[in-house]
Amino acid sequence: MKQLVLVLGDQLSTALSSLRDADPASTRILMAEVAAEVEYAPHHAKKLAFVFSAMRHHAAALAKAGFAVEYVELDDPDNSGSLTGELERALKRHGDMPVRMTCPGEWRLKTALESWSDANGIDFGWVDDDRFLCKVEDFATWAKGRKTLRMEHFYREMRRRHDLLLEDGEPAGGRWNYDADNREPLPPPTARPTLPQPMHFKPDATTREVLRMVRSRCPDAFGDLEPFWFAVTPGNARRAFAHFLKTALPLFGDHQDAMASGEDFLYHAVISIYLNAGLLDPLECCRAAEDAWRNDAAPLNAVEGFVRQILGWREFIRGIYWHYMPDYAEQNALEGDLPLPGFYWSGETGMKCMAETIAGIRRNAYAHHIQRLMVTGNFALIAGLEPKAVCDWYLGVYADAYEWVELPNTLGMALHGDGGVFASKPYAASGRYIQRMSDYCEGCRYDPSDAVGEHACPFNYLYWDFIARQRQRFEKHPRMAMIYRNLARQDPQRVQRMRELAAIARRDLDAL
Ligand code: FAD
Ligand code: DLZ
Ligand code: SF4
Repeated sequence: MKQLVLVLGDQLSTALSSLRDADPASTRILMAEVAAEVEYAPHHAKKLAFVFSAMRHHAAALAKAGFAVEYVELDDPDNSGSLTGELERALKRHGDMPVRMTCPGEWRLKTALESWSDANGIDFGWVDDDRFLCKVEDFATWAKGRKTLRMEHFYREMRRRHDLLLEDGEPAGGRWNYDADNREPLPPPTARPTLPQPMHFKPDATTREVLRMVRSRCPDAFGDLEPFWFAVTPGNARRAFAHFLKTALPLFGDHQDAMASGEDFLYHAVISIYLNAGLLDPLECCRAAEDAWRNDAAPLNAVEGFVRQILGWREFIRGIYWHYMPDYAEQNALEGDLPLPGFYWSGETGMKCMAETIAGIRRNAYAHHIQRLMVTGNFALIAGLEPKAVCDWYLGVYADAYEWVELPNTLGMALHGDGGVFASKPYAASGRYIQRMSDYCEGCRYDPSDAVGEHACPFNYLYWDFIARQRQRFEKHPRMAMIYRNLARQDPQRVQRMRELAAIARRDLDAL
């Protein structure tokens, strides 16, 4: 029987479930670059180029494997502008046939496709996306009846289920989690070795054509389109990952929470872009890291930290998304209501930590985890920005952003907007934290040890204002009791001054 299989821009895996057993002789594949997917978020120019170039390379590989592939380019004059429109056109061209696809990663698209197929009486079927290591139903079973959902408990089960970093059924080295060993700031530039850099790839003819198209079709897209250096094929993504294993994994653990001026990547893997699009396989990455430890090429704290991010956090976050959507996206537990300041786009602010982080995002469509959580995320949390605006920004500016992973990280982890579904307390921090974990404060217009003076660091007074503002919600929280005792011990005039400074700042955040 003939079938039409739609393959999305983040379904570029060679072993995609919808195609695994498909007979090339009876399967027509549709891939389409469409305006609706370009416009649903303010995508970074590099993200657009990455998605389209990787899609075009994948289409060529599928055609080489014998499939009939229909590829619709963004500037095709007949392009309808939406995926459902392209499905309709394909069915008109080839006559009715069943449509199959691997389940999309976003609720938005899943419901749009369901409504379209119901309304048009299309024989339409989903195939489970088994590129993840925990099925949506298995997460639901795990979550059922638990009072609190904690990544650490989930992660231990996943380690056992996938037999990763175990010795005789017990955690390698005797501990499940080496997070406490992963919080070293970076030594100053004079005392540290040259930092590794992610592998860069020269654009080939396909990528150059995509760059031309993005330049002309999306001239207002955020961020720097060039230099474009991402891998756009599974082969090059694997090379980039092997380069990480060799050059950065050994120190990944120690400096996981560090930040440094002018250093966009530190010891991070820079593979989420590839994992989320399907160019890398998560289990293969975990096993390769485990092998590095077993072969004495990387220490356990680094390898465990890395495996925890992928097997633990990545899977857990996806579980949370599907477990709580669609209501999850509407949550605003802390009632943030301020619009996103313009400097989230321009990077033009006197706060050096924010300026450095945003400049890196503009360059690379990337920031590492601590920048996302403790700089731009922390600022949005303590300033009380509106979650929807913040989530839209996160969904657009990162090349690895798709809602299933962006939303729980931003709304849940960074903004505590879900009221603490999986984070026991908000990740709010003052300038002192940023000063401890980075060198950003050196040469900043503001002073991280001042909360009330002329050069007071905005993170300090916004932090204490946040704590005071959210007193009702958090005062009784056992893990925040010390913070409230600390607030009570401070001179009331000082607290009042911090709150005045916060009120002034919150009226015009762009003045910071
Ligand atoms: P590394 O630090 O080298 O970690 C290795 C891998 O672990 C990553 O590639 C990623 O696949 C996985 N991982 C680590 N932490 C997480 C996490 N919290 N959630 C899911 N996977 C994780 N990640 C995305 O892939 N897309 C997003 O849109 C995204 N948005 C985020 C928004 C906020 C506010 C925060 C705090 C985090 C977000 N993350 C997101 C998680 C994390 O910051 C990125 O996965 C990571 O920075 C990617 O860089 P890397 O490949 O160098 O990661
Ligand atoms: C991110 C993205 C963009 C920018 N463009 C397309 C596109 O034109 N066609 C397509 O199939 N996929 C695109 N994607 C990826 C989708 O947005 C992604 O597949 C869904 O959000 C589901 O996760
Ligand atoms: Fe950021 Fe404050 Fe440090 Fe400036 S002083 S870099 S604003 S934390």
